[in-house]
Amino acid sequence: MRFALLTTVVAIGAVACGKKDQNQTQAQSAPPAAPAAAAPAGPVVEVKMTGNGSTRAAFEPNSITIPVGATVRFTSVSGFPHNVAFWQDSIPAGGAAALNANMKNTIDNLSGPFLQQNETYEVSFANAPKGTYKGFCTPHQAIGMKIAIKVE
Ligand SMILES: [Cu+2]
Repeated sequence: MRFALLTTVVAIGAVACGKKDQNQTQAQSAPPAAPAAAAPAGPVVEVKMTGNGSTRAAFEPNSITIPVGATVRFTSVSGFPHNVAFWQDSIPAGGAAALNANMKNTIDNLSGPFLQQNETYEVSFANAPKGTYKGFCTPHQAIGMKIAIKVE
């Protein structure tokens, strides 16, 4: 058997003389215009979510009247986590379909996500039938954290 040892020495000279700074390859083009759905079309009504973390929790105010197409912006202020959920049998006929289309990141049927301090959650009442929508906060329903939203 012939055993050949081949030793190859490759002299590598000047592999890369000029090291370029890493260029950001992300396109610098302007972002597309925000979709229309991102901005509330109608008036925005503010509701605070408050509490002491144990015995007291509330929507403030806990009764509001809004026009069709308004957006209710819930802000978690104290005693969080809070969310807003609606009783399917305590909203106008057709209201569930409208809310399901408008509520983002739901955790259950007609239930918004839990909010920590200063987090907000917007519920648009676009296309919502007129009437009263009764809602609650899931963690604090037992201690009476409820809201009535009248759409007219
Ligand atoms: Cu709550």
